Amino acid sequence: MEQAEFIWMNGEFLPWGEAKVHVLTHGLHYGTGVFEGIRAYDGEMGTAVFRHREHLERLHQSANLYHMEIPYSVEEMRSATLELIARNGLSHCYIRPLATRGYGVMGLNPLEAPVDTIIAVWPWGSYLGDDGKTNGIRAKISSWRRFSADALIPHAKASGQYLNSVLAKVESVKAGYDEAIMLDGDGVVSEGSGENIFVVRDGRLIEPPQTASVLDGISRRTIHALAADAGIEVVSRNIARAELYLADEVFLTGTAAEVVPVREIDDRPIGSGKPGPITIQLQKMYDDAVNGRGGRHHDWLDPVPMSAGADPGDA
Ligand code: PPE
Repeated sequence: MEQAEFIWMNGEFLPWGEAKVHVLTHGLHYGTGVFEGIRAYDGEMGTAVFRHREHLERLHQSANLYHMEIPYSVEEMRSATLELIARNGLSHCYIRPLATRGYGVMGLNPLEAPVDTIIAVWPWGSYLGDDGKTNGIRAKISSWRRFSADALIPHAKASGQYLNSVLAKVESVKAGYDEAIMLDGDGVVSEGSGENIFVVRDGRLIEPPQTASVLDGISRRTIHALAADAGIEVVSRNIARAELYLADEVFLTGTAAEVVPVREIDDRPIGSGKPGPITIQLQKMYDDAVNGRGGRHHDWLDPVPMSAGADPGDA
């Protein structure tokens, strides 16, 4: 990974290499942490964080779902992030806030363990590759089912839960594919290892419902709004596996991945086998939105005040 200069940790800006935890950190043993993935873009209004508050609100919601109280409010984390980006002198970056149960308690009751809160920022390119973004990726239906809502909490973005995604991702990569698509416990389509999924059929968008063990993705909500702008209907309903193979188009959405066409699933070409027109249209609209182009949805952007003590030389 690329490094930056500073990491924010428990209220302080530390040099990148000094942001450390003890080896008996609770979250390291049991996965008792929650995190977010956010992006800042170098767009029309300068560097700005995309849907910043929504991501930090979801972080706090994820924590609440695991009985964890983050010692910093959404506003405190928001201003720390803006300052961190400025201090690192980054014009665009990925942002990774994490709150994890810290050192001091062992065993499965973490309620007395402290909570460590960090924010890291670094430049991160296309999650599924530049070629994947342009020409589409090849996906495999995972043999690993997405964990069900009666075992863990799909609505929480919690560290330990990602072992499920890791199994699926590794299986797909070892088999020569770019990404895994997971079915839920009932065998209906759920999501990618780190992305939500949309199917295009007869000019409409279809997505799995909130009950299909999906993360309530923020890029997904962005697609809902952009589809409305474009007059494209979005339907949330269970999707059968075969509907993926029969789709006109399939694409994935996520903060890291952005909007990525899926050109092949289980060695079957999707539609023409190339990114379809609706995917390309929404990908362009997404790109415009995150970069503050097109005069719409500026409320999604949280500008980074580069001037306020922001010259990396001053830090
Ligand atoms: N589902 C999962 C399981 C998921 O991890 C993500 C984001 C999404 C859906 C899409 O959510 P949103 O970013 O709010 O649209 N995955 C994050 C982490 C990826 C990683 O490898 O780490 C991300 O995209 O930042």
